[in-house]
Amino acid sequence: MGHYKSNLRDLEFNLFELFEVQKQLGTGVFEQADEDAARGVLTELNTLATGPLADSFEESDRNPAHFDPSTHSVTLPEGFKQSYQQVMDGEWWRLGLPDELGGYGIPPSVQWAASELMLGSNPAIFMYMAGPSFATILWSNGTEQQRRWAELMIDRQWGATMVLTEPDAGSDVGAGRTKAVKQEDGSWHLEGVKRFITSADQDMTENIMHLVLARPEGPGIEPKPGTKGLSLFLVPKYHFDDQSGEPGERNGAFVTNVEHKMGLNVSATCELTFGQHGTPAKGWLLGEVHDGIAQMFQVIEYARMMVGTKAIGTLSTGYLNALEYAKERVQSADMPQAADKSAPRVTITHHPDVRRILMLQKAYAEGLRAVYCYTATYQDSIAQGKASGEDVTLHEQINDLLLPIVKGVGSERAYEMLTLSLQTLGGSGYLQDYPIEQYIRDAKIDSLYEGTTAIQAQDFFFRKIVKNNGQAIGHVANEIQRTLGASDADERLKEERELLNQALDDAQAMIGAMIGFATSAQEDVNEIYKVGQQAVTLLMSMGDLVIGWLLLRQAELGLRALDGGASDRDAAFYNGKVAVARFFAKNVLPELSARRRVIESTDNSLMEVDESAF
Ligand code: ST9
Ligand code: FAD
Repeated sequence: MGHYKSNLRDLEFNLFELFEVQKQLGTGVFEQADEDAARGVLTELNTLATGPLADSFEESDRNPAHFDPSTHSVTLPEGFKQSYQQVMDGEWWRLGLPDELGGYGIPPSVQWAASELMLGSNPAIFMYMAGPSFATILWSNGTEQQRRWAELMIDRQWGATMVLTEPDAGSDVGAGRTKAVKQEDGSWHLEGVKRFITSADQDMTENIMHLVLARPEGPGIEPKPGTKGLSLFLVPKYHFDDQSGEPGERNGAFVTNVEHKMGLNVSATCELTFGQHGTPAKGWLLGEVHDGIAQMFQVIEYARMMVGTKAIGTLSTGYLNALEYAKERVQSADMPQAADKSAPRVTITHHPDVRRILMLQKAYAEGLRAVYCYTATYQDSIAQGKASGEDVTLHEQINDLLLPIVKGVGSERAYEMLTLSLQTLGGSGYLQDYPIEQYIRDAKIDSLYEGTTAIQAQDFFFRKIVKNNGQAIGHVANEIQRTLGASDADERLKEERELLNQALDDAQAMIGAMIGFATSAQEDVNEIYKVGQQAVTLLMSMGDLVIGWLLLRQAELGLRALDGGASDRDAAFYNGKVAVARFFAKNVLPELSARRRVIESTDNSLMEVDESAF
């Protein structure tokens, strides 16, 4: 058996029972795909993910991406390349493409559920597979010629990268100094050094298209500071024939280092140097100058969803591995018999603390899965609405609001909970005989790249709540209220509803307090530090609220299914849904009241502590 334990049942439960995405299938932009097709995609990918993709997961960790400085090239382990090829041969990269570029018409909700299977099994494969999806950025922002390049990227299955970070420009992308100097032939020469660039070289594709943020220079171009002065350039590894795509001369973008990392070792994290090796690094502007950051955010939004789903997928397999171990490991007597030294020894699932940590893992794994699927249902309705000419603004705002929860809360809780997966195995969890230590190392990156948690939290508060005048958050709060006030609400979950109601009240009070700090900053600018101190607490609390709400909705469905006489196998699943919602409501949601008090009583004493006192 491979390392990867998927949870297809829960994916299908979310899609087809909780969110009823089948109502979207077979209609409008999703006309091509019916429910059978969607279920078929999940089943096939599940087979691939638990088999050939999972097979190279461990080997890829122990044999990291290898860098040869003399040729500026990266080679990957053979087993990994074989797994990658299986996904490419199955044309699974088409899943994320629009119809006109050869996509399957599968809605984003099903796409993300399918992606969880790949991301949980062998995440680096998904990342190396980004080329065709990145082509959609050229397709929607580029000239006719660049749209042809998009087709070439897809047809010839090139790799692609997103290139923002520099040694002095990480979270602060606007501090980037890489420049692009305009040439008479309409191309640009890039000069500078980018670092931490994922997949900037590999030995699996014939070409790589780098999407690079740089500062344009040339006659008539007025420099602008910060992110608004950046433009997006297309910089291929090899120049290529415009029509056939046949690669030609080497372009002057060279990998000059590959990092040695804590985890995700097969994913090459590269320093990428432009125009410093005797060959100019030629690039082509996408769209207009100074549109770069907005264009790059089209990629970033997708990539943040991907990172959250990766973290959640890893937590899920971590939990299921821990659960399997716990059901078999015999250790100690049952607590009520502990005084009797000859009492029979029991499996560790009998111990209350093991149950506690298992149920916490289950709550976050299944709750966060529901959160990303819920988010993706808005992506479904955006795609559907756009095609039929409806106003999708509110749904776009809700999707935007939820992204930092998927990415920020998903990555933080996954890492935290994976340490409990390891804890469940005791000392064995620390060994490389089990996959959990690798999961932890591979998942840590998720709270760092694509914007650290602090950045997600500020994005959530300033951009997604304040700048949006609370419209999206108001909509989500109304949805929660609707569950709380439903006339057919199940009496058996009355206590849980009361706890959720209290959590909603606490979360609203937290937002109110934070808005108060932001408002008083207009009088005393230092008040804004209070927002900075508490933004992550707010984000995590909103995550818990949404998780608690979706788990409650799942439990209601579970009770209904049980009342309707579910089969034995299903009964275990639905009982699990009721148990986990109860556990989360009683053990986690009350923490929001304490966090509310912390936020409401924030002062700036932390900011007054002298650096020497740390
Ligand atoms: C990285 C990659 O870490 C790691 C993994 C790579 C894996 C690659 C493979 C991926 C596979 C997936 C396939 C992808 C396929 C793609 C298909 C696509 C369909 N939302 O607030 P301001 C914009 S990469 C939208 O003033 P500052 C907006 O235009 C490195 N837009 O910011 C705005 O203007 P306006 C990742 C947003 O103070 C403008 O930015 N690095 C959003 O100038 C300025 O906004 C990071 O993520 C948003 N949420 O700059 C950097 N926010 O307001 C993290 C901003 O007029 N740092 N814009 O609309 C930040 O995010 C900073 O907050 C900052 C601040 C840079 C935005
Ligand atoms: P810094 O920005 O220096 O942050 C250090 C600490 O300060 C963090 O805790 C951060 O939260 C905090 N901090 C910084 N600014 C603020 C603030 N304003 N408010 C509150 N806290 C703040 N980049 C790419 O462009 N392309 C890639 O493909 C890519 N892949 C990557 C792969 C890996 C394995 C890694 C490690 C990084 C990758 N990155 C990539 C870069 C990644 O996006 C950055 O590392 C990330 O944005 C953080 O930047 P930094 O590392 O410079 O940290």
